[in-house]
Amino acid sequence: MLIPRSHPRAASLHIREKLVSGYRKGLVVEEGLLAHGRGEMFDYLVGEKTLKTSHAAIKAAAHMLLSAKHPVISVNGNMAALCAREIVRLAQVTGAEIEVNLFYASKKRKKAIANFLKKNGARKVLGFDAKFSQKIPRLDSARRVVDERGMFIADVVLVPLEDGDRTIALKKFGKKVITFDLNPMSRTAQTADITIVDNVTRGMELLVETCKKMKKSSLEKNFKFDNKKNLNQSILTIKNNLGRLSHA
Ligand code: PTJ
Repeated sequence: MLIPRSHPRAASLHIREKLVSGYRKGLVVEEGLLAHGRGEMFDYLVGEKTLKTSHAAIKAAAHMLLSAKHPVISVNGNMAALCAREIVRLAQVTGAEIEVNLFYASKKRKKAIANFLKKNGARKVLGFDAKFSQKIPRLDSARRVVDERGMFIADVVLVPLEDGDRTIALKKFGKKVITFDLNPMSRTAQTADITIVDNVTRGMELLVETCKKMKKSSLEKNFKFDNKKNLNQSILTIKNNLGRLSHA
């Protein structure tokens, strides 16, 4: 279906189409469509725009990625369908590895996602060669299987649209975790070191641009970021938006 740019919901309808197209290509699972619905609901509540607090989190994330020795971008089905090009650009600008890591794991889907990322410019994609498989302790889901050249040795991992268990397990395993989650109250959002409460389709673009501007060579030494405080501010914004709607 062709959606005119003037349509009041053009942006969110285009995002939906990208996800459905990813589903038809075998990148996204049915559950991923449901997860997107949860995201859409929170996107309404933040006003379908990047919050001031999210800009602050993006700056902190750029600083953490550029300071990392071995950063990794973890990619699931939804992320690949929505942000393939931005994932590749972010990997280029930060020197991060790209690793496919799925909750509903299958060899076929991992391969399809890796090929899709390669079509979008990725030179190397980790996470689907059993020869390099390692396990993250204290995690039951298929997401515990990681690549020994990637997530296993990473110091910083970007894990967008995540489930809480894995964020907790990664943290216990000594990793710094950055996440994108439109729900500032989710376990992932509350557990990560840096939570970007924004739609990945907006936030990833901004993260790439911020990393480009923030050069590796001239990083601020005493950069400070309080994730809890920032999250509380995001929750307050949602509360105020709801209040405004109920008084309208
Ligand atoms: O591809 P797989 O097999 O690894 O499966 C991935 C899914 C997405 C199905 C899995 O990770 C999942 O079930 O995720 P959850 O537990 O539903 O969590 C997704 C979180 O991401 C929720 O808090 C949503 O609000 C949020 N979310 C969904 N879409 C977006 C989003 N946040 C930012 N941008 C979005 N576009």
